[in-house]
Amino acid sequence: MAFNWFKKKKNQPQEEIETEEVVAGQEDNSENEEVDSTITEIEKPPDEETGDGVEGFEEKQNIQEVEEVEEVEEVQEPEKTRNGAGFFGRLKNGLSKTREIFTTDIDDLFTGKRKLDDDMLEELEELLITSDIGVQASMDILENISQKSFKISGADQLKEILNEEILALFDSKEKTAKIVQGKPHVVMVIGVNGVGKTTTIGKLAAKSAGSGKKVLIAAADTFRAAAIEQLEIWADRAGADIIKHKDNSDPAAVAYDSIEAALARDADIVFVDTAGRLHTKVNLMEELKKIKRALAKKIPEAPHEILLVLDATTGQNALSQAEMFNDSLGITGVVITKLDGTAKGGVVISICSTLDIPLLYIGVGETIDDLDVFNPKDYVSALF
Ligand SMILES: Nc1nc2c(ncn2[C@@H]2O[C@H](COP(=O)(O)OP(=O)(O)O)[C@@H](O)[C@H]2O)c(=O)[nH]1
Ligand SMILES: [Mg+2]
Repeated sequence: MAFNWFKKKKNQPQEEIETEEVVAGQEDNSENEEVDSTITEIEKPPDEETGDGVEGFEEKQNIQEVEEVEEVEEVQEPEKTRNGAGFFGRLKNGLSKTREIFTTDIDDLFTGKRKLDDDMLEELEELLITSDIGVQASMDILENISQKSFKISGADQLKEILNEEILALFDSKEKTAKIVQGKPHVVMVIGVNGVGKTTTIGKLAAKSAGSGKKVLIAAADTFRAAAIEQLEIWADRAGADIIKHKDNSDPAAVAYDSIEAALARDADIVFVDTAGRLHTKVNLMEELKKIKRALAKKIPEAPHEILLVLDATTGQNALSQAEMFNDSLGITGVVITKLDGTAKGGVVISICSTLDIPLLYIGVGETIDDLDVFNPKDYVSALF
């Protein structure tokens, strides 16, 4: 049976691709003002405009802390087994909306049909795009599926082949982080407002402290007092030291002090929290570059890592953010947060197949254990 789907697609102008390029292009070329306005558009700060959310956040933290105290008797054991399979269970839970697309919706494609035809390939393409897998990745996958279509005579076979194709896409793009280690090892964490930088630092700090490292956190998001307080709560929870100045002080000075303190205290690792938005007059990228330079004053190789945090729920926007930050600062690794509860979990595939930067960690919730190293096999298993 001949398939026209791919031929048809190839000859069609790729509207979606063009739109994406225009967006990314705008940001690439944009000077200060435009970058800031893009950021303002992307971000939906849960906690900044009114301060309400901040109180909510703190209240939530307090409640969690109280709960933790009350649960002391049962400690960690129930936490570890809550979903039956630790982090994978959480990932699977978190991706349930995305999984519906890859399971129920694919089953529905075959209602009343047994063979994969052009119409079904069109529908499959729509499904993949709905999951935010991206236009290019879905084209690549569909081209291969249309070539294997003679093997496909039911939803299960399609899912199996889709599973293989997604894994192959990860394999072909496998990147390993070329990271120079140092002591103290300095990790600068960047990203637009609300993506989960501070939360991710808390989770990473807890992991490092848990493995016996002496951890120091730098509160270089000095934009608002609540950001520093939020980081203090996390530092406390993780068992890490914190270096902070007053709010609205110079973030580069905090960064510099944190390195001095880390050297003096013989810390193993420093996590530097940064702002995702500043007063409109101040350019975020320039401010981040200043922080980066301040970190290098005492340790020329620092920061050894620059982690970009992306919020999965922003879908394809996350890709433009990655290009923007990478152009200005050079990123060594990506963290994708909020994979829990979104139907846009396919963005992981999109990011891995588009960016030349490794995806290092994924976040699936707001608590300290809800972050782990990204494992493509687990991710794909959780999708089906
Ligand atoms: N559901 C969910 N929420 C998250 C995750 N990571 C962070 N958050 C929440 O996102 C909000 C913003 O996080 P925050 O760390 O303050 O972002 P920042 O502005 O980049 O520092 C907070 O309410 C976090 O609890 C995640 O993996 N899943
Ligand atoms: Mg923050």
